[in-house]
Amino acid sequence: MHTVHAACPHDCPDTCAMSVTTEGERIVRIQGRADHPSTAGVLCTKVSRYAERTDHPERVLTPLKRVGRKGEGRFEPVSWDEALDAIAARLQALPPEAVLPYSYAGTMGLVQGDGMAARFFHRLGASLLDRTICASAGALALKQSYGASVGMHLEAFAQSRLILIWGSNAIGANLHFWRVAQEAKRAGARLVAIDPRRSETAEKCHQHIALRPGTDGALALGLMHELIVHDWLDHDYLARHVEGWPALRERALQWPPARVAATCGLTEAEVQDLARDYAHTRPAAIRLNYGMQRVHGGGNAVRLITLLPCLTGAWREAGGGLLLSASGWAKRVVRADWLQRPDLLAGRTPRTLNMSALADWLQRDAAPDFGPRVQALIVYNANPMAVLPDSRRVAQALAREDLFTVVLEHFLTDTADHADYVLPATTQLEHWDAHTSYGHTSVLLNEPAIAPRGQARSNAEVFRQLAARMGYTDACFADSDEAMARGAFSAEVDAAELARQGWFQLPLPAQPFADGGFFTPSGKAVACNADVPLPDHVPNHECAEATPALAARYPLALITPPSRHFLNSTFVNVKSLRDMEGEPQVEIHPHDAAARGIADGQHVRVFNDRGEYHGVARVGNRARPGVVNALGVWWRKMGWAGTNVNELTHGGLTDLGGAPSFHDALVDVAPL
Ligand SMILES: Nc1nc2c(c(=O)[nH]1)N[C@H]1C(S)=C(S)[C@@H](COP(=O)(O)OP(=O)(O)OC[C@H]3O[C@@H](n4cnc5c(=O)[nH]c(N)nc54)[C@H](O)[C@@H]3O)O[C@H]1N2
Ligand SMILES: Nc1nc2c(c(=O)[nH]1)N[C@H]1C(S)=C(S)[C@@H](COP(=O)(O)OP(=O)(O)OC[C@H]3O[C@@H](n4cnc5c(=O)[nH]c(N)nc54)[C@H](O)[C@@H]3O)O[C@H]1N2
Ligand code: SF4
Ligand SMILES: [Mo]
Repeated sequence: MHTVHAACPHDCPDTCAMSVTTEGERIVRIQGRADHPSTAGVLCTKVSRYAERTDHPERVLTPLKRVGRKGEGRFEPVSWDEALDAIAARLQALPPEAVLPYSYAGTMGLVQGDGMAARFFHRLGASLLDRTICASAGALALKQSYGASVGMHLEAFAQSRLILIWGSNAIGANLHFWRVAQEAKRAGARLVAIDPRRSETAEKCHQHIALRPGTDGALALGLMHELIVHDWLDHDYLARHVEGWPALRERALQWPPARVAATCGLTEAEVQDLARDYAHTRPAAIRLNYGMQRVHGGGNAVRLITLLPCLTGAWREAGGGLLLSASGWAKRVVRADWLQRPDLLAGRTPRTLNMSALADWLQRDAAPDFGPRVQALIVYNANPMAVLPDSRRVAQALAREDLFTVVLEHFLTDTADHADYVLPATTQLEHWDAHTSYGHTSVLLNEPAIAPRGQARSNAEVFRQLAARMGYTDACFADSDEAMARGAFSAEVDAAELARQGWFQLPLPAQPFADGGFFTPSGKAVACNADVPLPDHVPNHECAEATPALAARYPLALITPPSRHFLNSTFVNVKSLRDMEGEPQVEIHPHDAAARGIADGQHVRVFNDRGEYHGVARVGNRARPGVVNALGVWWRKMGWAGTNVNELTHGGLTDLGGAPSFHDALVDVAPL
């Protein structure tokens, strides 16, 4: 028996520390590390089943070459040499910017994510990718308000007396925060969920505020209104640590409870009581998560909410403040320039394409204001066919016969089905990596526990070998995966402790903004200044307020939150997890169901002008009136009638950061 330190690679704020025990090449046990402060010995249901995913009978274990039509998923095995020679020859024949790398956070690893791959594409001069699909609205909002993606430390929530869990289904998507919130609850804290959906988390909180999707900015302004008119403000904190308060004050005064209640679909008392509780139950903390920023006004809403703890001076207290993302703490110790080598661009400035609009870019012809047509798409750590909005357009774009598509994957996903070559990738148990977290403040090392299964190769190894075939002789292409993982952090991270323990806790101040000291140029939190506009409530792209004619035809608002058992589209093909999820779930309120003759358990189609999605109706109080919750990003080929929720979502981007608005669409529902 042999045990190694590992890190969960998935796009989840918890970045658990794991230990993996093997006997020869057999995986015996995967456990959460008991001594890691955030993991505390527990992995979620999904990753507890990691052996099932790693040794899945359908794993891709040899390079594959397409023999069928694009999207059909018919391939024949080829050798690595044949595949890599063909790919390198193709890339060499194209203008560099005609090559578009497309990747996201299938693994969040610094090496298998954008380590060697970034070096390769920088050396090539390929188009750059703006990675907006998840967090860019909130990240830009945090940058504007606080100067970086920083906030309270996870452990501090244990001391809070009031926790607003705002747009986050923590039990499903941030389990180790929920553990800390439970600790606070046992010590007397009150938990409030602010979420259109009565999620697994909302139903376990003391109170659930079920606002209309995309109205969080209005609620934040309404809370500010109450703090102002009752003078529940920390004037000293505002004067010393906030820029632009007078303008924000004026704006908030335009949002009395009646207006907020009408906009958010709440009662005036809900708004007034929440403001009173927020001002008086102290320390008061806010756990925002990215769910609430996936709407048109998501960036503005995050900006407004981030300013709330500055109004009350909540930052002064241990257990007070706000956390959306902690990634900015670790960013300061990551050697990004060494890992990614942007200097290999050597003065070239390739265009940057927003991943969220992939279908647009793939369908554009060469043009002076665009550059060359995209002719090669290299996908790794991502499943755009399933997860991008407006799937029908993505499917059309990926079906382009003259587009050369390479997909590095564990499985034949919806995206891999469109590839010319599929290259078998190693999983976290088979490769080296180094990790930071966006939910806690330690960094981790991942040691391989087993040899690569079949002919799988790590992403880094594939790009290393492609570099050799392209004739790139720069020394950095010889760095091993292990050397890159061990070298990923600056000297502030004790490399010996990281190697011995598997993780290293960053030394950080316990209460980062107790006396201001934000990471903005002025050191103050910013409501507005010459560079940063004053935030406001921005209505959804699709809603009665913005598009009344559309709302008359499609009267229900759709949100598409993740399912507990899947992680975006990852794990959909793991049978035990899919069995737990059962069928594609469409939650609908009893009034809306009755008006359409829909009974609980009935099969339904959710539809709009873009497409349709089939699932089973769950009639009950998980959905608020006027809102339909369609859960999880199923693989299209495993969903009903080849559909998933992104048939219904649209390409409209968020106000800040150019992100998709996954919880901002109008639909109707009918029995199937
Ligand atoms: N089990 C599981 N865990 C995951 C993921 C997963 O797919 N499955 N995904 C991972 C990833 S990539 C991320 S980014 C994080 C995301 O983690 P969270 O940010 O927690 O994101 P979501 O679960 O997408 O959304 C949280 C909640 O936002 C609610 N919501 C939707 N629209 C609105 C709105 O307009 N206002 C408010 N207030 N709430 C709204 C949804 O109903 C949902 O309950 O989770 C990670 N963890
Ligand atoms: N409707 C709707 N759509 C959504 C969301 C939503 O809430 N609603 N959530 C959005 C969010 S928050 C996000 S972050 C995106 C996520 O979008 P993606 O990052 O594209 O995420 P996944 O669907 O998890 O696909 C990741 C893929 O990477 C592969 N992978 C994992 N590890 C490795 C590796 O080491 N090497 C290689 N080569 N491949 C690997 C996995 O097998 C998996 O197929 O989806 C978004 N889409
Ligand atoms: S998905 Fe999240 S909760 Fe689950 S093991 Fe990974 S980091 Fe931990
Ligand atoms: Mo995400």
